[in-house]
Amino acid sequence: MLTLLNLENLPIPLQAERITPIQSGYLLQGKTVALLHPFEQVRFYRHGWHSWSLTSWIPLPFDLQKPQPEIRWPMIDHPKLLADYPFTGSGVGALQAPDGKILLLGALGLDGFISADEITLRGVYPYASPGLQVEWFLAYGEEQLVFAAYADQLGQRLGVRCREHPPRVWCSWYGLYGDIYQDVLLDALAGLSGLPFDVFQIDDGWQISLGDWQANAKFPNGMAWMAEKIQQAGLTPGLWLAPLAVAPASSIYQQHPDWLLHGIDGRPLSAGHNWGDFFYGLDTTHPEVQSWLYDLIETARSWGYKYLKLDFLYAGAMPGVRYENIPAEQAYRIGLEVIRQAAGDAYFLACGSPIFPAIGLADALRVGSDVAPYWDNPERTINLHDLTGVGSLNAIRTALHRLWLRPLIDVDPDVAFFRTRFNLMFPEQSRLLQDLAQIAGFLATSDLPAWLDPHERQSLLDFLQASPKIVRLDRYRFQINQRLVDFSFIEDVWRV
Ligand code: 9PG
Repeated sequence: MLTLLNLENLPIPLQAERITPIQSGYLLQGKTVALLHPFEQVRFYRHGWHSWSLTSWIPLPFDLQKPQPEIRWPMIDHPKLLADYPFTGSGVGALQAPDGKILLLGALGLDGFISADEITLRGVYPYASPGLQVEWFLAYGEEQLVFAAYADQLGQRLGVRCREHPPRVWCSWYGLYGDIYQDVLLDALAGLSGLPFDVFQIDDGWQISLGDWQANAKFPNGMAWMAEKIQQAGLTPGLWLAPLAVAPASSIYQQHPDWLLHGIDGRPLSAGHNWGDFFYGLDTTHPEVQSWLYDLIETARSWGYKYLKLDFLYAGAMPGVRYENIPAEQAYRIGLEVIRQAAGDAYFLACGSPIFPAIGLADALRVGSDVAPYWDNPERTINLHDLTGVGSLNAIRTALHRLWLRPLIDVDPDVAFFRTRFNLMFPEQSRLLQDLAQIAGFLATSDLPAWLDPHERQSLLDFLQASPKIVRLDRYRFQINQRLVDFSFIEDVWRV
């Protein structure tokens, strides 16, 4: 039905099957809903599909080239979002009116997409079978209030798992990267004594391969032994795994080709190119995959790991051919339910994960691309047009635009840096990452204690102990205690 909605004196023609006014806006029903907006030159809130996918307010129209190379696309965003780059988003979208208020359209279920152009804002659940009741939320008003109302509606349907104080984490990735060894980590662990971390998390580099989740030769005493050492140091053991990603060299790939997510051509669907090769995703609707997944997570738990950073999860969430013919995000959520059950009370950080299906199941979400001890890598952002490229600028941009998720799930903006050694950032840039961590409420670093001078170690200690008063002044400005922190520069990238 076509209705003329009157949103604070703004007449909006709206097409939906059913429209129900609620206190904070409207609930809409329909596989497709669309409205005509009167704004012409506006910004569009483009919400990327998974943790690393570009999320920002983008001027509309704006000529942004598709990122390259194509073999990396799955690591960048959803195929539908890349096809209509950058004006289709995942789950939620919004337009900014000239008066500064926003018009938000958000899915209240999974597998929803939002697109915008100069005259329309449109939501579609492309995989919903006809007759299925699918819902949307529509609201117009002050940005922070509208996002809060939307988060509330989502929480009622998907669940809420956020905590007031997420654990403070030392993570091996952004210091040592893949070069982790048993003794190097034990040295780092010893050096952290006296710093109030909760978790010592071992990242990528301990496993035989993606799919063969046993300790490699760099961890001769095994992962249970490592967990014991971490526990003895008074910290919670944390472990990285990519449970839904599979390398061609793994035994799974070779022994269980039917466990993989396939394309319509019948071939395994590539989840991207990393670790020097293509890699693939598991079909979470396959009963054998589900029991393998349960056992894997239970094994990690039985080794003593109570903090699990589960990464590259989108590999199991891509649209493709599955054992059970259900929409991709729903299929993926079944996998997350298995993980949640097996994880018990362990803290589960979903990384490289589609955002919506993780709500209510994971404890935390990585909400941006990877930081790095450098600000930006123009080779990738400018020459390859990839705004998910590793670097602090890209990471800050996307994470900042996802802070509205905070009432639903802990949001991890990735680690902050305190070291000047092996760090190419200006102190002001490192400081922005530290401030973002305080704003998000998720405190983590990968700095090797041996790399910190006494002054830097003291800043890290202050960072971990702080409980600052934070006030959000507007979209990009915050007050942390008495200090103004301004992220408005993040808009400038669109003035290219
Ligand atoms: C381990 C890392 C860390 C990190 C994760 C994830 O596009 N890329 O090439 C790309 C590579 C790595 C990556 C993200 C994107 O990082 O976010 O914290 O755990 O894996 O391999």
